[in-house]
Amino acid sequence: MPQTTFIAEHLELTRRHFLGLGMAGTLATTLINQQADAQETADKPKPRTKPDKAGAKPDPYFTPVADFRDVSRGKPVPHLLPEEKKREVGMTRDTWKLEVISDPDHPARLGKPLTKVDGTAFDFEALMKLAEKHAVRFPKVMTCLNLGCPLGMGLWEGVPLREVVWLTQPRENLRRVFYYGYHNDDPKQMFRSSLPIGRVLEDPYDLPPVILCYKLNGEWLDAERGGPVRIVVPEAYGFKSIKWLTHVVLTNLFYANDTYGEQNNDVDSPLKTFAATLAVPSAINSNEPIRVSGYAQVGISGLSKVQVSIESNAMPRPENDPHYLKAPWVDADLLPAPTQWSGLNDAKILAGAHGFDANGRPKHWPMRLTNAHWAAALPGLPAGEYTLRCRTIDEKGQAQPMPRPFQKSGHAKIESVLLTVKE
Ligand SMILES: Nc1nc2c(c(=O)[nH]1)N[C@H]1C(S)=C(S)[C@@H](COP(=O)(O)O)O[C@H]1N2
Ligand SMILES: [Mo]
Repeated sequence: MPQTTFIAEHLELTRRHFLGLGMAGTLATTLINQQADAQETADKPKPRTKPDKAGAKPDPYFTPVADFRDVSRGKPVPHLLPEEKKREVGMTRDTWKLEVISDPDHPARLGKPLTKVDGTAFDFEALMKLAEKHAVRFPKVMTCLNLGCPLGMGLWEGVPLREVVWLTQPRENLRRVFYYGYHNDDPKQMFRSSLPIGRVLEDPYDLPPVILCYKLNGEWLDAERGGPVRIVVPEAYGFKSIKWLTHVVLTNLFYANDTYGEQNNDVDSPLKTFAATLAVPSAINSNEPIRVSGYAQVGISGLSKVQVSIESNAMPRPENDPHYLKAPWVDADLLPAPTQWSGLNDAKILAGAHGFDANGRPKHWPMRLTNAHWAAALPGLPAGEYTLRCRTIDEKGQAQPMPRPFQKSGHAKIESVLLTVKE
């Protein structure tokens, strides 16, 4: 994402919005979205595609499973292994086995580790048994800390990881959990992540739980998205959500040992709030109103508004203004919650999901940890070259890229787009 369907739906949604404002007609648009300024080498997003003809009915929200962008690592990437090999290594629902063990180097005292040798490893049937009582669903945008643009918006379903931790009867010396997935049995390919045990056992600030995820948007989690089972950490960037999960290690280690940390990433950084453009006109006539639109990722600090600014390139920018505080910001319109949700195979599954009421309506809008759409109609300008920018203001009044402006804790850079207004 942004993907074909997402962009087509976004254009349809904003067309309706502008129509509501009395602005008919469709302008030629150029699609812009900030690709990563810093892409990690292993992350190879699929190329961006041109939009389909706009005509979609539901509002763009959940990303159809097939449209998620994939940044899977591995040689070969595990989800491309032949079916037979997948069965052999436990990458199918009926062959999946999860070991939940104590860390030999920093042991946690467990009454009953779940291991293959003892024949006590946890399997999919046991997971489904727990699901009957404990299954949860929550919306979350999957975002790579190192990419500017989200990978996809999902409704993730799973069982809280703590339910499985409790099965091991932990007694003491348990301070952290680390976990990894199938990596071709090659230690060099292991991609590991970790969490403090407190985050697994309890959900702070009304966050959904950390889950063993087995469904996405109402469908079984496929191998490309990390199936049969992956971890999903609601408030975290993608690297905490380990795919093809095989091992959960309970440890007395008290600090992070994430593979991502070895690559200079801030591994304790929750999702940031930021705005990006999706549609900016390619040809603007002088004094013609300028319509722009895009999406915002709503991080842990929420979203109160999106703003846009246009500055003439003929004027020098004010000095000492790295975060564009002196730009002439104006408020954009945040688009309301969809009435019909795209991307789900059954919209009924929204009922009772985290953040939704019994009728499947969101309790608050926009929702944290998801995407929101915005649009702005700006007054026309004389011919010339301009720079368009967009930014978010979070629920605490903090303007993007603050309060956490550093790239290695997640993308929040303010996007700049060239606008050319013709005679
Ligand atoms: N086993 C495993 N899990 C992994 C990774 C990996 O390389 N191996 N990459 C992580 C990273 S960096 C990201 S951004 C997300 C991407 O999730 P997605 O492929 O479902 O979009 O998966 C995470 N989980
Ligand atoms: Mo990532």
